[in-house]
Amino acid sequence: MVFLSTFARNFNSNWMDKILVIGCSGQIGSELTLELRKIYGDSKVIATDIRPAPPDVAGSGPFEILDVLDASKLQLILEHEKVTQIYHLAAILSGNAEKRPLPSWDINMRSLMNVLELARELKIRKIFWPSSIAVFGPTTPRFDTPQFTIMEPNTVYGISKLAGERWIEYYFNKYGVDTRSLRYPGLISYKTEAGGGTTDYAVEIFYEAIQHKKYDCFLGPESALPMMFMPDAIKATIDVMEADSAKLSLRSSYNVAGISFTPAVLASEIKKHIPEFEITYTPDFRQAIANSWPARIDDSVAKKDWGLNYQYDLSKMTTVMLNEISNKLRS
Ligand code: NAD
Ligand code: AKB
Repeated sequence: MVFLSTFARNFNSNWMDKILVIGCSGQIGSELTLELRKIYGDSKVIATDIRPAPPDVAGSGPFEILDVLDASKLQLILEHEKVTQIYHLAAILSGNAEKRPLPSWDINMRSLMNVLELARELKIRKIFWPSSIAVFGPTTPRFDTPQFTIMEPNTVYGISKLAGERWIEYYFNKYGVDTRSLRYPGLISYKTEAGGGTTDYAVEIFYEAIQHKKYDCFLGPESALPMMFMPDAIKATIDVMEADSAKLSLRSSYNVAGISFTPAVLASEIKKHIPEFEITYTPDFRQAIANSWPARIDDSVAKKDWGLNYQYDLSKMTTVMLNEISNKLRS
């Protein structure tokens, strides 16, 4: 099955494509880069980050150190490598951005403007840039948050993502740059640690449950948030990038719902595997961020336009997370 779907994708993809991943060392980039290399070929996917790449990323294809704020170096790579698609993943996430608002705003916005301007000038074929559920705010309806609704984010990260959505839509409408985007929920994965967000508890909890049988959560027990397991996020990302352009009814960013749960619900799912596991709660500054985000969002537009779908529910994801992290810690 996996072989057939990879084959189908290879068959459909443009063999001339050359892909640049910016932010390949992060939680998403470290997995997305490897998946793109399976589809397009190792040498066709150039991985970049401001810090070193994980060994499997650096060892399986081209890797360069790149500060995406350095527009000249970015231009050099794009021209020299004849890049046709960019996945721009570099950003400062919600928790870290609240600690350093202005530098975070600068990185999140200036990096995107560098990418968009060069994409326009060099006629790059497609751009992927992720948005987030952080675009919503305390005045947004919390349940089944519609694709189009009140958006008044009150975090630096959320404001930068909302501004980014407006800019990518603008570049599509004004200059024809083929921009594509998903509003990711909190992403859960076992390969690379999460990068300083509000949803990071849902990764940390697995490591602590396995190693110490207890976890002190920085969000309260009833903080429901939308989340998604990384394989589903990677598939959705590649699916929206490979979708027929004519099918995409919007160029801001698609709501992606995944699975919604609270820390208490995740803890009881883990307890099914580790009965002695105990969770305690000491909410910190991230509680206010979580309170301003939706509990569950409506992703019907993505399902209708390009067939968004998921393989993992809470129970399946928990089983895989516990097995994979246990194996990783053993080795
Ligand atoms: P991450 O923090 O794990 O990775 C980001 C990477 O960007 C890091 O490896 C970092 O070194 C790199 N980076 C930072 N500044 C850079 C610069 N100036 N030049 C080049 N590289 C730089 O983040 P992630 O979780 O992989 O997220 C990737 C993208 O997805 C971000 O735009 C984020 O906002 C978005 N997103 C993530 C989640 C999630 O739960 N992980 C949810 C919603 C949206
Ligand atoms: C964060 O918590 O900042 C990210 C996100 C939902 O954008 N995981």
